[in-house]
Amino acid sequence: MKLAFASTVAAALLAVGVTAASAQEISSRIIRFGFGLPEASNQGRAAKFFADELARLSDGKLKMRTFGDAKLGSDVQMQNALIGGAQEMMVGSTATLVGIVKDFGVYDLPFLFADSKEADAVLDGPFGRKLMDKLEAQGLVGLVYWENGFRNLTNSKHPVAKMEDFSGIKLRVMQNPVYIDMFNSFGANAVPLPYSELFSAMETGAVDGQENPVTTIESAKFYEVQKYLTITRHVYSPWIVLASKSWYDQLSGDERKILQQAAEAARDFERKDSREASLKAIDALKSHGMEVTELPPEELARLKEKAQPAADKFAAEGGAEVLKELQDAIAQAK
Ligand code: TF8
Repeated sequence: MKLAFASTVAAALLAVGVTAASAQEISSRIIRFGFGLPEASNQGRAAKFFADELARLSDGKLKMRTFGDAKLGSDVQMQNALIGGAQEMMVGSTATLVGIVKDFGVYDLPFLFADSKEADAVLDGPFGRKLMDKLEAQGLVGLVYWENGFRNLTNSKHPVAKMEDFSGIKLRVMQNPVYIDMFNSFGANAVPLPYSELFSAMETGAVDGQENPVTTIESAKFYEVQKYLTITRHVYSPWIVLASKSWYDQLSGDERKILQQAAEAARDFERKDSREASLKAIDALKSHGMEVTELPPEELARLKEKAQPAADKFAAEGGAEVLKELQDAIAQAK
């Protein structure tokens, strides 16, 4: 009898405790959110949106401080800071995650996605989630994908209108074997470098060219040091919003929910904003003096063929399964 009473009281106390806790399960926290592009870029605008949304949903308790221009380090440095628990969050390229989860190289294989609609369906669907979940064992939590976009080529030497024109161009690529193999196979001399070192490498002539979406070419003012733009759309590049797992594990369920909700709202904002910006970017780049070349379909087909060994190598070195899964997911999205 006494025992039954005691356990009823205990249960009641527990219930009260749980309700009281859940009503205030948002602590006051500072979240350092780093990224590589300037504040005045699609990445910077979305970071600001994310911070505002987080503040709104948490009554100002989750305070996100944004640090653009690689102020907290390059993408790879920030990934390591997240893993070590020295930084809470970041957004950056998926391509530089290959040192942590090799399968991420699959997004870098050229000419996979036909358009951003396909990319959204695959990234936001089970394929994108499954790949993100592989990060957890390595100390990172993936929240959402944002759009970096279809990548295009720029250089300071000469117009690139056909594959032979790649020859002799020292081309900065992301630190990722698929990119190195792909551009070497086109005849360029691929130089892997962190994004944070790219502008000065072009300025000093350490490299002649680079490849990025037109939004970045515009916001990072690459037109100041690059004369020739070639529309190649060779890879659709996602960005990924990451959290430190050791930090994320300390969050309450409510905090995680709010974080995810704000990240998704920022994703939707970012994709819309990036797509609008990319429609205007080519004209803006022309007005800054860039010479724009459209690569004809037959040249694109040649590049695709030339890049095949890079894709085969990725598959042969353990990537076959994830590549097949991605191809199936894209086929489904069509
Ligand atoms: C690159 C990427 C960049 C990202 C960004 C700084 O070329 O396209 O957009 O790394 O987060 O490195």
